[in-house]
Amino acid sequence: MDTSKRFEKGNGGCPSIQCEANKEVLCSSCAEGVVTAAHRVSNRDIDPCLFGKGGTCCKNCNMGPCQIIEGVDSMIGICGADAATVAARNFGRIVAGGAAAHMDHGRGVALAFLETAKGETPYEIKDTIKLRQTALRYGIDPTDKDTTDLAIELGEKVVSEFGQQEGTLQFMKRAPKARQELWDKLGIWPRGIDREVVELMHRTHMGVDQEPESLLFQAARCALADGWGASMIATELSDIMFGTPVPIRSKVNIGVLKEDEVNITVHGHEPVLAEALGMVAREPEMIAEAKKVGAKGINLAGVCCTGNEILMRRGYPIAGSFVQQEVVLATGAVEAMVVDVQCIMQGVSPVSKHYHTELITTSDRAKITGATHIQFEEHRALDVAREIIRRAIKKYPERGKHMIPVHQMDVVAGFSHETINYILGGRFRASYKPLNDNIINGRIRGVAGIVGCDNYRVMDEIHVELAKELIANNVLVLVTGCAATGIGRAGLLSPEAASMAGDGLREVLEAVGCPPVLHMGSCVDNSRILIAATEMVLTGGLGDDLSDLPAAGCAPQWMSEKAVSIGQYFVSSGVYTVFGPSFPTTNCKSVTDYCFKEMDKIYGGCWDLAQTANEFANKMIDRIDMARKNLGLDKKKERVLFDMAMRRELGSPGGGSLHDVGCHGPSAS
Ligand code: NFS
Repeated sequence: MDTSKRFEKGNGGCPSIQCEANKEVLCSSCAEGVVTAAHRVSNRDIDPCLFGKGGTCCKNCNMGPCQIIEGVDSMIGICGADAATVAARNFGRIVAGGAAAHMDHGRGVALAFLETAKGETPYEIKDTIKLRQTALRYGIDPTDKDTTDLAIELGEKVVSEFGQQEGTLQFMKRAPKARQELWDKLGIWPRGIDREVVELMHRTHMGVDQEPESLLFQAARCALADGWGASMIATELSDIMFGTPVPIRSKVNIGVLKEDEVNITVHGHEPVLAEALGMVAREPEMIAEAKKVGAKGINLAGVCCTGNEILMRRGYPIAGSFVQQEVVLATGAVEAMVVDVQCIMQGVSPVSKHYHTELITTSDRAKITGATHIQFEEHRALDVAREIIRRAIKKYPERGKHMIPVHQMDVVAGFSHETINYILGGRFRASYKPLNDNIINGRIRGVAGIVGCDNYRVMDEIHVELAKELIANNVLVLVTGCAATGIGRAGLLSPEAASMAGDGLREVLEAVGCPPVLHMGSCVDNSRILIAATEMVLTGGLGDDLSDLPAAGCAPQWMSEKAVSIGQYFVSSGVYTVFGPSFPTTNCKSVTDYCFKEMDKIYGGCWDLAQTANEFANKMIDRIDMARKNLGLDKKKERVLFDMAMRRELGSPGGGSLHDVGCHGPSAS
């Protein structure tokens, strides 16, 4: 079944994708003539190519492109490549692309960390406890070393892991013993971060690796170098520099833009520039400059994962998720959109031209035609930030017709692994034991991760429906990325939403005042989920390995290659992982079976595919129940079955319909 739905065709359609705020903006007269992804997806006359979508179009050499049909002799590649080789090769290239993005991001953070350690940036080493813990993990004895020397030594070691040719990655050794032994047995330890991407690109070149299992093995090794390598490095070093997140209140949705302030949105993925903008936006001189042009202040708001980074650590609001990036501009109320890297649609450039908005690129890796480029460099971070903010201030008097919707929702974010340890473990003895105990006694059925993108091919908020169904069934939900933003828009990231949880989970949440859905950060912060899951294993009572835990993960609206790399590192770490609305190998049964079944035998975790929220929930809860049974924890818990009437009835934490929950949240004060 294809769940992609189409909007009304042509100009008259006001796309209402995934949120009422989007519809309100795009239907307003100030968005007239603006074309967004919502319009483009509805105006396309050709459905996605089935060969491409299912993984059996090969364009790795110039004898093709060859469209392959599994089992049809006349429809193999000119070189003789069959569907399995091509599907595995294409899958590998998706993983390589996604992993490379996280790796380059991680390298950027590591280099900025080293510069910071040497005193060459305006940032500082904020979390010295985490610095010491991380140094120990890298085999550095922190005794008698001052913060500067220790940070320099750590920074150098971390940076060297990117170009390393032999050995392994230090953070991999955080995994449970049993998992490390399995990786040993499989010979799958990544040797260096960059090396695994290069090797995967080599193996998938025409005429190299042609055995599907061998290709998928390297894809798994490359993904591990992302999750337990680059992504974990990005998260941990960002925490040390900018502070490890603690629970923090904020708002999400387009309504966080302000009528009477200079609105600057930061979009992309890296925290370094956004942190500098945050520091400068509060400077009295900058605020005075904004006042001179008639604004009351400077309003910094995030889009995509840069948004999640500064939400987690600073409490800055998020104006929009991936599907909202053009819509945020179509309010006509944004003076500058500042972008760094990843998930930035080219479409933001023409949309910005409809208004006074200046689109500013800041990374030489990511330039966009029509944008102003101001190169960001860490050593002059504050000067660059001031230049950007001054440009935005200058634009404020030019703001013309605009429309800021009222929609915004209260959220609590900031659930790092350390915070979960502290909150669920109690004030005096931080530990995962109470969480484990509540899983063992059945109050909490298990833990589920909902991660990844939102996507213009999926009109409904599957994330939201799924999260509701999981918590009603006593499953604690962890979220990251744009899934977190969508779930936040629906009001599920507030402690009040605990009222929507099943009895057992609610009891636990109310005791600690915790939301039923915990926002753990950006997509590189999925590494926090790996660490939290590892802690659960180490705490005891739930098996010896990650694959024993009553846990499951999913990305129901995935869009980017990064999501596939994330999915593969979870699978290779032993986690059952469901993707939707499609999976990139489905034109080849043997490769799909390998991913959905064989990988389970190899890694104790595998891929699966679902489309509706209900289907996702059923599959994930079944898996959680299976793990409970294997652990001998299968005391029967009544299963809450959801039907449409129940979904409608299950309103917002404060009451009201589902529709209200999505976008008619309380206004910011
Ligand atoms: Ni993850 Fe974040 Fe969003 Fe998807 Fe893009 S912003 S890194 S890739 S779309 S969640």
